[in-house]
Amino acid sequence: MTKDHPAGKTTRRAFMRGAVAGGVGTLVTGGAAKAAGDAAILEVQPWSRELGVGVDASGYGMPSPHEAGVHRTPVDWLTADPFASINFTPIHKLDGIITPNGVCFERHHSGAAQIDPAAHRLMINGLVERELVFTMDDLRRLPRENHVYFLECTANSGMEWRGPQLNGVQFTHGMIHNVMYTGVPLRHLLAEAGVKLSGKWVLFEGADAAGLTRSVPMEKVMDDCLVAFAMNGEALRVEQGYPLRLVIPGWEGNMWIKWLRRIEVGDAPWHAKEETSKYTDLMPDGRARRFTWVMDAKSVITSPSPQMPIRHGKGRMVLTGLAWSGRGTIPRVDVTLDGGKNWHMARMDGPSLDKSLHRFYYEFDWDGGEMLLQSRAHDNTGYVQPTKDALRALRGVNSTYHNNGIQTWHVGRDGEVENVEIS
Ligand SMILES: Nc1nc2c(c(=O)[nH]1)N[C@H]1C(S)=C(S)[C@@H](COP(=O)(O)O)O[C@H]1N2
Ligand SMILES: [Mo]
Repeated sequence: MTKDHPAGKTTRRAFMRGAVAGGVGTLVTGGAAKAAGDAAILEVQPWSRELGVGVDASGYGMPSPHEAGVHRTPVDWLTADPFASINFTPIHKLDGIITPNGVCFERHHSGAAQIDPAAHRLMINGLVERELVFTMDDLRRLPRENHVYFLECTANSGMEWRGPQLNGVQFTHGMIHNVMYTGVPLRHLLAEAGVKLSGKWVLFEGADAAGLTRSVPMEKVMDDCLVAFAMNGEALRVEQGYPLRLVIPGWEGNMWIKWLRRIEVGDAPWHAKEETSKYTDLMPDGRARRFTWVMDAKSVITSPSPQMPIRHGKGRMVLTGLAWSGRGTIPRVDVTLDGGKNWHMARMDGPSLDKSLHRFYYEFDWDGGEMLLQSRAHDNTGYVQPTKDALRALRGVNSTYHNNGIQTWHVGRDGEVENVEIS
């Protein structure tokens, strides 16, 4: 045994050389069989020669400094200032279905409010028997539930509506996150307050400077909406509405009021006028699709993608992506490598949860030639993700909201990937 490493420097190197000489290396296939001249495995690395970091180094862990490239990113020209703006989830760098809290995209109309939870209140008023005011502690005394849901901004992929714009899946599809919420079902809160029969719509109001308000029909509120105080096991992040946010499973993100402070039961969509001017989809004939709340099934290949070019050359590879539907689950995703001539069924992996992101993979041998990659989601209602052309034929090009069309990536012989469209 040497002092610097318990396993002993010489012994270890001798073992590795012996193993390779003995033929173990030949069992490894594909890109992995390069051990013979690889110093990274044959030499003892610096981190094996010294003690690691102690348990007293950080009370709240951060990713390895080598993962510094995994971060939310704004697009500077998109908005005039950072307070009424958006940044994008680095979905090209993530795996599985859960978005880590620190990289959930942010969309604020007046910046992220910094709230003292002890001074935060949730009020219920309007068409109720009893007007109520809850502290955060009061909310924790009501029955709570855990659910994984995606939140997608209505404008996600909006810039791509007229044609390819942004060269990165983070920017074309990154206005989305998927976390496990802990919260109280709204039906419990409204039962406490005693909703009157005339109550048909519920207005939600945020405590940020924007004082954002949205109206949600009573049936949806009573069905599955939550007031959430935790995400992925810990308190909500400030950016996501700490200490309390509304969760509206499967519906467009703009309605999920953050920094939630008031709930008013009414008999009409209180905010209807502004909503129809802001959150409607203008059709070619000048009419507008109104109340397009549910996010339709959508999918995208996250790797390879423009920010994730193929660096390993031809041979075995893994293609992966995300699929989701505001109407349910995703039992199936198809993948094509040749712009839709041949479709293959992708391998769904990980939990298949209602109104949550789903992860798919497709493993194949790349021949080193050009590819046109696409994915196509099927949800459990039988709905199939449309092409962008099919969507435009239906809705024209006036509205940039609700673009759930099929995305195409062109892969060159050099492995570089570009955002393109084919028709
Ligand atoms: N109070 C308040 N709630 C809000 C917003 C806001 O600006 N203020 N933005 C909305 C929009 S448009 C979206 S897409 C989602 C974004 O949620 P996130 O920041 O957790 O990604 O929050 C919604 N809720
Ligand atoms: Mo949004």
